[in-house]
Amino acid sequence: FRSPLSLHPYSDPHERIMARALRLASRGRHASPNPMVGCVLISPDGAVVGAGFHPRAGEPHAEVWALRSAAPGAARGATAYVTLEPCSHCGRTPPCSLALVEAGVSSVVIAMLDPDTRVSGRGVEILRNAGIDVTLGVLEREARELSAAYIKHRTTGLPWFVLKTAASLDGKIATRSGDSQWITSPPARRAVHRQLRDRCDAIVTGLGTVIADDPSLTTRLGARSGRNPWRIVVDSRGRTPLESRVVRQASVDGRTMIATTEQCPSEHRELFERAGCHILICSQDVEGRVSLPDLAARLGTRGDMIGVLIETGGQLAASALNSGIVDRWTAFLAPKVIGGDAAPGPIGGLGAAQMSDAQKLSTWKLRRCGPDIVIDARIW
Ligand code: AOF
Ligand code: ZN
Repeated sequence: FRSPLSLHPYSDPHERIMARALRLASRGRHASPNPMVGCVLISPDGAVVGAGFHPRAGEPHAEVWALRSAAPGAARGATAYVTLEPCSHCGRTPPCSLALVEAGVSSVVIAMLDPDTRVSGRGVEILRNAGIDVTLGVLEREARELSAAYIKHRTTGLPWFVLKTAASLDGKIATRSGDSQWITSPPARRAVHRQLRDRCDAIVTGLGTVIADDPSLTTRLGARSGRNPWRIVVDSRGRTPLESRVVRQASVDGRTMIATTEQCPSEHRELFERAGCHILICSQDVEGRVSLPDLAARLGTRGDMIGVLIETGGQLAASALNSGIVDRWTAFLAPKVIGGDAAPGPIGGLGAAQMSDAQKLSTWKLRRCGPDIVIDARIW
């Protein structure tokens, strides 16, 4: 969910301007279920004459904001840099490719094609048919990273799942008595709120975590954010306490969901619903737990859950990893030692018997957050 762009010194002028469009795009962090898109208009003499990004689903697209920001006639003969292929469909707004044609731009530089089946290639076709020079694939890798969740959802129908864990340097997520507050530093915890929770559509946790930590799973950004992600409790038998923060928060914003199975007694369902929670009945795995692939499919079908964060204990985290739903693991490591054979780690369950059975990940980013380090790994 985080903008992948540091201030990279791009030597190629196309790339430099596209990097600017991508930075703009990343300001649309609440655009979900729509993609984050940025657009920069450059006049033939190289001046920026317009710029915009897509702020939210339902609002005009990036190209429209960029064209509106330009002085009358200034887009004529300009080059538009767009991080995603301009759309060709009449959705909530008229097609952007036509808007660019009508504004008289002479060329369009695009980072990546739109995987949305209503567009994919048709936007480029409209532009080329109008005699506009189209360049494709500038900073495509960066654009794909920025839009990873959108691409996955549009191509597979499934949400993009990020597993977030926080552990001490010796790999513990709590002491032997279960105390876990706090392992990571205040800057790391703020980063979780700003960069992970505030950018996702839902946060998944397990019943065990609700009972042990009673987390609120809100973003705590107040008015700056304006919305909380959905809170989803994986609870196969419907035993989430009614007095827990996640359930009580349901009466405030109506965004709590209990992901359960047929094992949840109907009286419990009624109590949850009366408290304002949504109930999602999922199929069960062989052990009678919520089937995570089924949960993923159901969340994907809704259409409003594109990026989902998993913040939970070792059992559910292990199931999530093993079930194959996780796309990325963001692991915070704090320079502390908890120690003890009985203190749990981030991934529970049986684990691998042999090193050759260990799951191999590709680390793709390493950064510091206050005294802590953060490793982003891609799960293939
Ligand atoms: C663009 N520029 O800034 C965005 C695009 O519901 P709608 O009408 O907003 O349509 C959403 C679809 O439009 C989305 O799936 C994607 O194909 C495209 N998004 N396209 O040219 C933009 N946000
Ligand atoms: Zn559009």
